Amino acid sequence: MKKAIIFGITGQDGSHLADLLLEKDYNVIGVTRRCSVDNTQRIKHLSDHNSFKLIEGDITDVSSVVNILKNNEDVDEVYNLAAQSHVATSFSQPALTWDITGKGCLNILQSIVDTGNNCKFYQASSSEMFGSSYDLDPDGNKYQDENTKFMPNSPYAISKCAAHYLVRLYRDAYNVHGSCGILFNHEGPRRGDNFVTQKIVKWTANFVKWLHSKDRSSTNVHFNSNNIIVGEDIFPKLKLGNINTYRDWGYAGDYVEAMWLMLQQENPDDYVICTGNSHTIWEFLELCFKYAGVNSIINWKDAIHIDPELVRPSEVPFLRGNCSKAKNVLNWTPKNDLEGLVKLMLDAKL
Ligand code: NAP
Ligand code: G4F
Repeated sequence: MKKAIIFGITGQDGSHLADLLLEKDYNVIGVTRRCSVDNTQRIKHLSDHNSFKLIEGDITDVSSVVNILKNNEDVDEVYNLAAQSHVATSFSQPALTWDITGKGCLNILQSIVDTGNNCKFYQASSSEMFGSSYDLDPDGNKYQDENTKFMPNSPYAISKCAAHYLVRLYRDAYNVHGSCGILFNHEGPRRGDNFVTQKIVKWTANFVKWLHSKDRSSTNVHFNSNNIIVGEDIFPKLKLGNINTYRDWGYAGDYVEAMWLMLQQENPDDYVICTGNSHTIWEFLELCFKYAGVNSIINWKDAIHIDPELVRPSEVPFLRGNCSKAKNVLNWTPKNDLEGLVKLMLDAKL
């Protein structure tokens, strides 16, 4: 039976990865940090699983990481999914983001070396590292792959670049079997509420429920700058920032399989994981309205309010990955398209 440690177990990806590894008969140890309220919502269903255990730890505290590795000398695979993962928050809390997202990875790598552990290591790198950089295919279409240069433009992306280069260094200098998955945006019903897809899905589901709760759908709809007005009732508009950026969105459940596949390879390496399709935020919004059936009642343009406070100081304008390397080497392909993802997320909320 293989043993894995997951840092970031309480997050979206941590919970999906735990599901996958337990299905594959692993012993899974999840590291949670001390919290004043319960933060284990996404892994509640695993609490009684015989091969699943939670331990307390924090990747910013190197002695806590060393002890976790010392107490688990026989661990086969270590996954670092822990991060301050919200890009906008990284502008308001850059030092915290650096400590967790950048230095946290260093703490794990150095602990692996110092304890002489032979485990394989996975680092959650990010398409944010490309920033405003891209390459052009022969037809002039923009894309990013493993050879595209990084031009990080947020404290989050810079921290992720540092971690990415540290993995490469520890691979070359100390022979650590460390692989980086450069994952493009991936979403699903377990996505945090303050990422744009879940924010849109949650608002749409609440709006649908509100419309149906008093059969407001047959009444005339009016607007003011912040609200949707039906009869005497009001519903606040959806506040968004920049809706013209492009993202390559996939399903988180598909992407954790790629993480596992990377650690099954004889040699460590870096891989781009994505769908190869790119859409704007407003296209996601439009799809969501269509699937929820509200587009016949209200145009999405009338339902949103652009809030300048949600516009970031610096933005990643375009992301579209090319995952040919993962397809060829790992035999990995995404299973869900954007429409499937919207359905999955909305059905869960409705
Ligand atoms: P997430 O939902 O925000 O989860 C982050 C996890 O990190 C949570 O379990 C969080 O614990 C934990 N964490 C934060 N600070 C920690 C600390 N000091 N010590 C230990 N654990 C800590 O993120 P996700 O979407 O699952 O993403 C997983 C990883 O992939 C992250 O590193 C993210 O940056 C990266 N990534 C994500 C995407 C994406 O589209 N989802 C794309 C590329 C890369 P709490 O529950 O206690 O907060
Ligand atoms: O959903 P987002 O916050 O995701 P973002 O910034 O692309 O980062 C996510 O994906 C990265 C991989 O590329 C991960 F590394 C990272 O950890 C995270 O999971 O924002 C997507 C886009 C941005 O352009 C943002 O400016 O949506 C735009 N947006 C517009 N209005 C908004 C909002 N984003 C959020 N979170 N909230 C808004 O109201």
